[in-house]
Amino acid sequence: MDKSRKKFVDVIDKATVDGSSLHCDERLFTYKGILYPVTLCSPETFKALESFEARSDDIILAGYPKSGTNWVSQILNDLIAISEKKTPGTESGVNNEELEEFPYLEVGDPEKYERMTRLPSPRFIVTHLRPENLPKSIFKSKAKILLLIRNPKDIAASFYHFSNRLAIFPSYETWDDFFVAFMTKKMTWGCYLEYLSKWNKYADEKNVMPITYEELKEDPVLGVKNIAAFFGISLTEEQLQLVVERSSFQSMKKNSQKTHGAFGNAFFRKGGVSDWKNLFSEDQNEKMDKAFEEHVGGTKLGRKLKYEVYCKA
Ligand code: PPS
Repeated sequence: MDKSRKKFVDVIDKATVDGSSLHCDERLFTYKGILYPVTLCSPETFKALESFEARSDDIILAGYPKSGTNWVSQILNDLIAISEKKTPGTESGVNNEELEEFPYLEVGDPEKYERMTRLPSPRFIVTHLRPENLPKSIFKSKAKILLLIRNPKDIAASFYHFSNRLAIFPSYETWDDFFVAFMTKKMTWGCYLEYLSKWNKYADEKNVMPITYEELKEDPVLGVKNIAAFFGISLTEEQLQLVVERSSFQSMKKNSQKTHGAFGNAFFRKGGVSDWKNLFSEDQNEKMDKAFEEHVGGTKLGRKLKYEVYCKA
C-alpha cells in the first residue's frame, strides 16, 4: 500500500467491516435533517466541526458524493506537491504519514480538528457538505473552494452502484428502489438537487470556482490548467502533462489497490459520461428533467452543467 494513503484505506476498510454487521436501516443517522453514514460520521464530530478554524490558504474541494472527488483530489495533491517543489508520486512528494488525516472534513473523530491545527499549510480539505453545514470560518477566511459538480443522472447511476458495493451505505434491491430514494431526498449527504441549489448562492463568489466533471473529462489539460491558476500554482508544460497523466482514469484505476485498498475498484468504476442511459426509464427521465428545472433551472450552476447536452435522452 502507498504509505501516504494508509489512513484513508484504514478508515474505509474499518467502515466497511463495521457497516456489514449492521442492517441497512441502521447504517445512517440524521443530523440537522441530513442523512450520514454512522460508520464515518457522528453527531459529536459535527458539533466539534462548528469551531473548526479555517486558514486563508486552505485548499478546499467541495463535491457531492460521486461527483469525482477522488479524481480531483489526486489532481490537487499533485499540484500541492509541485507548489512545494516536490515531485508527485515520490515519497518526498507526500505528507508525513504521522500527520495525515482522512481528507474528508466531516469524517472522523471529534479530536481531528485539534490535530489539524498542527498540520502545515497549505492543508488540503475535501467535503461533501452543503455550504450551510460547513463551519462559518471557511467562508470568513476566504479560503479558496473548488466546487466540483456533475450531471445529476450520472451522479445517481454512480451512487446506485457504489451503495451496492460498500456496506457503509444502505443497499438497494433494484435501480427503481434507488431512484425513488434519490428523488425523495433519502440520500446520504442529502438531496443532490438541493445541494446544487444551496451552492448556487456561493457560485459567484471570488473565492469559489465551480468546475464540472464533464468539462474535466472533455479537456483534462485545460481543466488542470484552470485549477492550478485558481490556486495560484504555476506549472511547466512537463509538470502539467505529469498531473494529467497521473490523474487519468486508467492510471488511477490501475493504482487503486495501493491508494484505496481492497475496495479500490468500487471507487473507480467506469469513469465516463452518460452511463445513466443504461438505467433510466422514460418516466424516470421525465421526473429528473422536471426536478432539475424546478431546483436549478436557469441558475449559474444549472447552466454550467449543460443539462441539454449531458442529460437529455
Ligand atoms: S466518492 O466515493 O463519493 O468519494 O466518489 P467520487 O470520487 O466523488 O466519484 C466517483 C466517480 O468518479 C469517477 N472517477 C473518475 N472519472 C474520471 N477520471 C478519473 N480519474 C476518475 N476517478 C474516479 C468514478 O469512476 C466514479 O464514477 P462512476 O460513474 O461510478 O464510474
